[in-house]
Amino acid sequence: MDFAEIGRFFEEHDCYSILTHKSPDGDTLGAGFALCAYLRSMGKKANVLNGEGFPSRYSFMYEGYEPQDFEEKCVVAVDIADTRLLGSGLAQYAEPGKIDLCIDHHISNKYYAKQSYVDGEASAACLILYELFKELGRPISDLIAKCLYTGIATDTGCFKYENTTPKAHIAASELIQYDIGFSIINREMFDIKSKGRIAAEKLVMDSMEFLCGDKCAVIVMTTEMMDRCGIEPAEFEGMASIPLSVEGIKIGITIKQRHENVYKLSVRTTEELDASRFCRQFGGGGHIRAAGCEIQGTLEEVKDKVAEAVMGLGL
Ligand SMILES: [Mn+2]
Repeated sequence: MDFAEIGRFFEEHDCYSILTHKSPDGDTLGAGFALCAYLRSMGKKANVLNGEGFPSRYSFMYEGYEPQDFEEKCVVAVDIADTRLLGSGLAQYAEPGKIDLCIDHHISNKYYAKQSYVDGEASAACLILYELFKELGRPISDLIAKCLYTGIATDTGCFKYENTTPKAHIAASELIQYDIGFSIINREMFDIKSKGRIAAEKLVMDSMEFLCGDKCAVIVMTTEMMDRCGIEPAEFEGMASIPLSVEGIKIGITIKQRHENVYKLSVRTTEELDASRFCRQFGGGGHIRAAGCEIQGTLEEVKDKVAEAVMGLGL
């Protein structure tokens, strides 16, 4: 499909359900609410769906949003590579033939929809939508601009990750000309943490140990630590990047307790090391800079296995 064909698709259909992925992030929700507002501005009926509801930290995207009452006739998925990511709340859409259109930027997209627009080079689903809306020519509201900017900013780690392209910066430079309060968005998305999260980070920092002449840093999160901070498991996301923030560290390892004697390892590396290969020796895998695996045993046993494997890297 090209943009003109998507434009015709929007004209020809009505009564849209827009699906967003489980554990929703700024990109899937930004794309969902931006597309919903855009379709409504065309006089179409549209709602945004998520299997778990919309997290309050993204409430600025759905302020004033009211679900419309209609019989669904068209289903569009945004930022969803695989129907497994719909989660149990939207499982009814996972059956073949239920989703009419998918707009996504994951190269791993499974092409589960009847029609798909997938651009693996795009930094965010919101970037695809921005370029699409620009080409279709209908005015973009401040709310749409706010949603799209948030998706691009969050998926690029505030324009820091390697997936940040000139196109992402060009889109951002145009979107901040709308009344979106981008500095407030970025503060809320990247700087603000709950008190519980800060308490958890403090415990995690205290657990940090160094190996191999300070080239490897290991942090630990036990279920007891998580309970003590009284925060949701989702609020523990992103801790795995902490070890690599220490100067000189080439491999950062996060040992997170799943159950008694079951630990999940998240491994992050700099240019010199392959995180995926490191995890493969424990039956795991992933990407070259970020990978994971599971190890069984007591915490001390797991730490010993990790230390041995790190020694084997010859750092
Ligand atoms: Mn995305």
